[in-house]
Parts: sequence; structure tokens; C-alpha cells
Amino acid sequence: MSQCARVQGRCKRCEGALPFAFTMAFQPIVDVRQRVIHAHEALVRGINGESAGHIIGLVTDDLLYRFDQACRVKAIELASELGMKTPLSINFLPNAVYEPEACIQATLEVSRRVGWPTDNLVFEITETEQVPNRDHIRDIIDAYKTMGFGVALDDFGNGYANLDLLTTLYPNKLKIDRSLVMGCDTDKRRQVLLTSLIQLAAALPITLVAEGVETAEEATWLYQAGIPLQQGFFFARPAFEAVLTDADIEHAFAAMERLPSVTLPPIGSTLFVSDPDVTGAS
Ligand SMILES: [Ca+2]
Repeated sequence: MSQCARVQGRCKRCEGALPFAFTMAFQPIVDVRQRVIHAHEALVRGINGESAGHIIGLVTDDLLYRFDQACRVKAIELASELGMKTPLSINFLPNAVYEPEACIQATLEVSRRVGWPTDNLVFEITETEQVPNRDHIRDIIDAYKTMGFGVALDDFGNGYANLDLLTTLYPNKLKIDRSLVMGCDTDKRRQVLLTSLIQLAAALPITLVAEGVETAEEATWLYQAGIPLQQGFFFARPAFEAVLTDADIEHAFAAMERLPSVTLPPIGSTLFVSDPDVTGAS
């Protein structure tokens, strides 16, 4: 698949066909402040719409490298075919990367082939608990950032993806897990935690993205607290082999504006928060 001659000639970990087919759905990450789709996250699906869990269940240890590479290639090819204009966010498992600079070759190759700018790619690091060697994750993040990709730490606040990761890792973005977001408009404890995260992110600096936003009330609280980048069923479910447009998410802003005393800024304006790179791909 790739020309990664940098590891002992060819390491062959990611070579060969997968014994199953898969495709991608794309879920918008929304910028509430500007009322636009900021990016799309690629989410793996079966070719008949089977869930990510179903497909990942087919990935045995010896297929892990191949699957990780194939996911990136599929996501970039499909996003390009569908005419996606926003940055593309791709999940990856750090334990599927043997050596960051070698294992990126297939990604660079497909990006060149379809004309996808590498600075329009963000890698979301998931399942950090599977990698006992923190230095390995740090090396991947540093290498990817040096290559111009954005890097996000996924599922932050859930399970093992926690505060101590930030002592050694320097991602561009933190994706705040649904477990911290749910009910944030009324839950005082979550409000305290989220407010602290906002201060922390501003100081580091890291851009926050709230995941799993499901109601107008949650979206509004998060936005007014200073987290304009949001993702979740409230805005849009993942679209199977399709890319949604700004018009497809306008219903969400209308619902937010129907809440008492909520006024969203007009499209394209930048009010409310100082955010280091809300408009960038990182
Ligand atoms: Ca993710």
C-alpha cells in the first residue's frame, strides 16, 4: 500500500488487502459562533450501514495496521470525491502506528493523489489507554504536528483520557467527551468542570470541541461559556457516504434562538470568545 522504506526496508505491517469491506460516514463539527460546519469527522461504517463497532470487531491484531492505513485512505478519497470543503478529522489508534514518519506515507500518498491539502487533516487520537508508553503517543503527536497536521486528543474526560495526559502531550485540540457535556446546562458540577477546562485550554493554549451535544440547551450553555466548536446529534447525525452543508445544520441555530434570551451572532461574525485557532485546521 505504501512506500514506507524507512523502517528496515519495508516493514509490511500495513500491506495486503483487508478480508472485509467498509466505508465512511461524515459527521459535522459545527462552529456555533459562525453558524457553519467547521470540519467533518470520518466515522467507519459497513458498506450496508453497519455500525463502527461491527466493523472494528472484525479487526484482529494482525489486521490493525492495515485497517488503520485503509481507514485514512478511504476517508480522504471519499471526502475528496464528495467535494468536502472543510478540514477532515480522522480517528486513529496510536498502537496502530509503528513509526510515525513511516506510517504516514500512505496518507501523504493519497493526499497528493486526490489533491487533499495536508493542513486540512486533523488526527484524533483515541484509546490512549491501550498504549502504556506515553512517549510513543508524544512522538506521534510531535511528528504529525511537524508535518503540518492538526492533532486532537479524543474522548477527553472519559475513562483513561484524562488530565494527566496534558502533562506530556501537546495536541492542538481537546474533544470533550459526552460524559462531561450531558446536561451541562443544568448540572452545576459539570459546569464547574467545563469552566475550569475552558480556562485551562485558554492558558495552554488548546482549542476545545464539545462532543455528544444532544440538545439546544446544552449547545447554548457551551457556546455562551466559551466553547463554540461542537459536535453531536443535536446538529447532525453522521451522514453515510455524504457531506452535509451549512444549510443542513441551520435548524439547530433556529432551535437555539427559540430559547429564552439567546441571541446568536450573525453568520460570519466572531463574538464571545478568544480562541487560538477556531478557523484553522489544527
Ligand atoms: Ca473521534
